[in-house]
Amino acid sequence: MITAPDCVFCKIVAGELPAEVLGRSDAAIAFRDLNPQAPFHALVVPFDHHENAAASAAADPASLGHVVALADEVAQAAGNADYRLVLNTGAGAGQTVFHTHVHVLAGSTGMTEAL
Ligand code: DGP
Repeated sequence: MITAPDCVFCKIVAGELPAEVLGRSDAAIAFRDLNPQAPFHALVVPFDHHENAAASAAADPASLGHVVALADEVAQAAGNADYRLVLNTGAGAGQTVFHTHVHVLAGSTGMTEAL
């Protein structure tokens, strides 16, 4: 597994930091966002550390497929047939954690709010 020191999402993947885990697969983990922006707000994080989705796509394109599959699984399991996936890339776009992650947003506000 590719890890980076001092990466909070690597620590959650390793079980070294607590998180409200909603699901996991062989390649990714889903947990609730600490600072929810919608009634349902999960993050799906591939195990391997890359700084953003484009870097994950370049290094391991299949990992993004695993992320989307797990996002769908946790959204559906929480009763959300409809949801948004958001990928922030770069600080200027609001990215604050530089380990690839997909926001899964659902519920009334999740459909309309910018993230
Ligand atoms: P972004 O802005 O796209 O980089 O989103 C990072 C998200 O990660 C932000 O919504 C807050 C969330 N977050 C940051 N640190 C933690 C943490 O330690 N635990 C959890 N559950 N979420 C975190």
